[in-house]
Amino acid sequence: MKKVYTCFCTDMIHDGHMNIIREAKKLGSLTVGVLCDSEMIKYNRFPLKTLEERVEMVKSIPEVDEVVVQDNLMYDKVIGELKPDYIIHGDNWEGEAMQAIYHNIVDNLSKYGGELVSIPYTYNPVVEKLDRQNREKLAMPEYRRARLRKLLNIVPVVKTIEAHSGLTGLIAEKTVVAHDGAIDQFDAMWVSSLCDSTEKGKPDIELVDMTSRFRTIEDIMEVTTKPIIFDGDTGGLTEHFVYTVRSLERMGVSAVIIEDKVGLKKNSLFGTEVQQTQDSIENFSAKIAAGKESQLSDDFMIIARIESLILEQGMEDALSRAFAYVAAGADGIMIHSRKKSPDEILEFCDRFRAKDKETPIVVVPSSFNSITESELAEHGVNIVIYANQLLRAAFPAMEKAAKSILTHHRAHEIDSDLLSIKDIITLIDEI
Ligand code: SPV
Ligand code: MG
Repeated sequence: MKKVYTCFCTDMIHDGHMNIIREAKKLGSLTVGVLCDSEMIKYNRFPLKTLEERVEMVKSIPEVDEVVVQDNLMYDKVIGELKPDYIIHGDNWEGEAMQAIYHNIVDNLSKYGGELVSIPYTYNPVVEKLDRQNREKLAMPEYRRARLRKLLNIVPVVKTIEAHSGLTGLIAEKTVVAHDGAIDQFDAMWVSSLCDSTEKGKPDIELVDMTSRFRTIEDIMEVTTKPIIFDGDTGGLTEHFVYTVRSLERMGVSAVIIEDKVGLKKNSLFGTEVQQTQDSIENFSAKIAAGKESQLSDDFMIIARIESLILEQGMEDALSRAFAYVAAGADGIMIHSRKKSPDEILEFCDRFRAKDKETPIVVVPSSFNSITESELAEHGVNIVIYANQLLRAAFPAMEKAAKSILTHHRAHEIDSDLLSIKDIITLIDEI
């Protein structure tokens, strides 16, 4: 009896999967791998069913002889252990990620003469509709809102990229890379006050009002499914903050981060070059407590952002604020710095973690950008936010195009730097 293996990364079994299963079964005894949660997130999207439910779903298919959990998108381990004679896979091999998987399977099978069998991928209107319905579910407020807390339990670091429009939301949602034998994508989105304001040509001083900030969230939500962390600036007056919390929860935002400053807020990256005033521990703790009190769902998170290092108030001040804000009910702590070196951030994380093993730590490595996510995770960081890179990438590219057209009195010279006309008109999927 030949050994046959195929891996499923799905919440539902449709015609396409059954076709693969029937073809696989013709070749021998069939083992099906169910991809674990953390790898499913990198490959496809957030699972709607738990791993246990997905395993049960596959076990209930009569043609399946055995079910295993595949704990990596790449096949090295599973092929090494099972040594199947055949691996069966849909023939949808287009794109960077699928090509990386294809080569990984072929390389591993070639070590002992196993064979890859590609089955035409079924994508009929029924399958397509089911797929769209599942995606739609992920975008619903309750599903989306709850996912940040779930992610914190699944991945070592929640990789979060800023989005300030539908288009940047799509980049956050869809960008996938295959690199160094792994596939990766972002886990969540950050709606930055700096980027939201700059996109509107306004300074980052809480001038863009909440109604407009909510509009930006809506634009992003309409075309994405990933969870959103909202930059709530100072949170405003406590009497206003409680309403903001309710609105964000209702929209399906997963978390708001508010910073402990009062008066005219300026962007933290100015540091002490501009006048900025830190709130008292008592006032800010009361704001956090009022926010938590007003919140209706269990999944929404209020994260307290500490500006002590930005405002050069010292490590002891930062730490005592962190413990006070957690005691007031904060679901996470964001510690910020504008130093090039990550040293003060790492010292904060180590000292905070020595006393508090649970409360999630958030960092925004805009200045201290040489440190990697895994190095930060080793010091207890749970969420890394790339807070402004998409906007900063777009501006020089747009300015270069404008200057080239003005210089040459035509668009010919810049054209090769631009997205092709074909690509721009087909970039957005129609329903
Ligand atoms: C933002 O992105 O708006 C932030 C992070 O608040 S920072 O600009 O570094 O202050
Ligand atoms: Mg901000």
